[in-house]
Amino acid sequence: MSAEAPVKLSHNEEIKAAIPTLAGTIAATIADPTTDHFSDDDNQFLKFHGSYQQDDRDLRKTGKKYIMMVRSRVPGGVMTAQQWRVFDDLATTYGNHTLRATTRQTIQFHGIVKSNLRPVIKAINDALLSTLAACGDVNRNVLAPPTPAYTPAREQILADCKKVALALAPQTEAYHAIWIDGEQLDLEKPEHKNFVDPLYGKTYLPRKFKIAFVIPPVNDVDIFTSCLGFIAVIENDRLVGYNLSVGGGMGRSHGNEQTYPRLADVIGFFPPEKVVDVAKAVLTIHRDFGDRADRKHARLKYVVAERGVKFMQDEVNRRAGITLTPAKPYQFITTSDLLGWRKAVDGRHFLSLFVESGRVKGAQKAALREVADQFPKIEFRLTANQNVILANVSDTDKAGINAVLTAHGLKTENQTTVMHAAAMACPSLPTCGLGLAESERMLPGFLDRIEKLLAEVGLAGEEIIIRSTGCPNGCARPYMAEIAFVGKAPGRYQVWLGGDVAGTRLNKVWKDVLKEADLETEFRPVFTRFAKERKAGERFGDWCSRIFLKEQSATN
Ligand code: SRM
Ligand code: SF4
Repeated sequence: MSAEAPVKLSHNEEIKAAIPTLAGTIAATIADPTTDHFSDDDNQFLKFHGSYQQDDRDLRKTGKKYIMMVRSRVPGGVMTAQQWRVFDDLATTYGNHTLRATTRQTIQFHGIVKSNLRPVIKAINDALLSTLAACGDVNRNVLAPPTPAYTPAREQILADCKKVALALAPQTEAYHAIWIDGEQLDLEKPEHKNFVDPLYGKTYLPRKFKIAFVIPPVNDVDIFTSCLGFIAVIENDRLVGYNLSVGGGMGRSHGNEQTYPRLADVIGFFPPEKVVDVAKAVLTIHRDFGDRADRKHARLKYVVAERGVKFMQDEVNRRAGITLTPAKPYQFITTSDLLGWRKAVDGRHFLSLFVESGRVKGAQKAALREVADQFPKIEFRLTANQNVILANVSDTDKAGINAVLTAHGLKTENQTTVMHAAAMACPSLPTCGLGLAESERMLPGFLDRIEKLLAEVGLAGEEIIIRSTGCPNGCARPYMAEIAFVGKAPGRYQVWLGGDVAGTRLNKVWKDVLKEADLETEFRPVFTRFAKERKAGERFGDWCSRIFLKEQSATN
């Protein structure tokens, strides 16, 4: 621990220390038919098991209806067709008939009542995936590039992603006991009472921890927003090592200047065989130096911001037994997925399907289910842009998949407009307890209005990366977007402008409050100027950053 003056630990620290297996009284509450929800403390433990207690906010007026969100852990976003079938069944049988493809390559289920929680989590485990550590103060799902188009080295990077995910998984027996065996751990037994996780210790991390792998020039995981990033350096299609990035993160709170989005720093290069040691080194730096008193200030990004790059380099070198060398040159050019049918580097085909705001439902859900039934050898890959890729498709399967999708009315080419394709929205209402304004349900309509406005000023078909979140926590990584709508109150959004297409620049606040009804009046003059003043081919975010935001800050 750091040598600073003693501080009052947050309540979460106290409960982790009291029950380091993270068992709480979850199993007992599940077995209790007289209650439909968990206590506040159990709700904190539940997160480590991959579930959040929520209530349907649309129904609040008629009384609180408790529902659980379950988040799976899917390293690199790779699922078999059989796993997709299981997930599809679970969403239909126990959830709200939708699958949510998240911004971190996992699937979330919404609307699960307490009595169905165990069947869902057990079925996910039976399908050889897990929910352990999908949430909580631990390492979360590890991201890896999902698109098989660029280099065969992707397979090595995916293997490293899985290796790191496994090495950083918590070791508590409570998860197996509760969800697989259906039993409460006997917390009086010394091995449970005195349990200490070999990597995390008794109190785990001060806060969540996020890792991503990326292959330049495609930044399809928004690498600089992760606590820890492995930027692959590839020569002649061979992985020669990783540039290491540390200290990225999006979360902030309105009106609290001490919290802010931050881009990670690239602090050096190391050889690939050290990837697990380096992951453990960075994670334990967070464990040992993160703020355990104030959860709003507890992410690794604040350790990096306050202690500096040299501190991180020295600690990583010491803990991982390496010597970081200067980072190798790299460049990012895009954050997008390649929508439509493409050829993979191994000659097979893959199809990237656009999923509006990450919500797989209706005809799309039915079509994907049928594809999984009929083509058991293909892979389903989740992208960090909330899309789904059907991969490892043979020539013959390609025609069959097209037939299934067409029968359900789905398109494989020109699936949507460039504006919708580039956008992301977090769930917010009605499930997220932290949402201050609509997001997923609002954004598609906003995009249509913006497209209309752009057409009016002669910019029809312009691609602008637009992201929305219902609060400032940043789940759809809004602070990287060219335009971001960040919820403040019902129908009111803070607007941020100026991110770039490669995911290398944070945007800045333009309007503290924009009323939903004022979208056109506020944006019309800005788009009109952009149309007149942009350089040839210049993107909206780049123009905002080069001219517009500078003028704004000069006049403020
Ligand atoms: Fe998130 C909390 C949804 C990616 C930053 N996030 C939440 C919760 C669990 C709300 C809560 O604590 O009660 C949301 C559940 C809503 C619901 O109804 O499902 C939620 N976060 C999501 C997902 C589903 C958004 C999506 O559109 O896909 C993403 C699930 C990822 C996954 O599969 O693991 C999701 N969250 C992110 C990201 C993006 C990323 O990781 O690339 C971020 C910003 C990056 C970062 O961590 O800095 C993010 N979520 C947060 C925060 C702010 C953390 C902070 O540093 O302050 C919270 C609030 C918190 O932890 O207290 C949060
Ligand atoms: Fe909820 Fe806020 Fe995350 Fe949206 S950004 S899902 S409103 S926590």
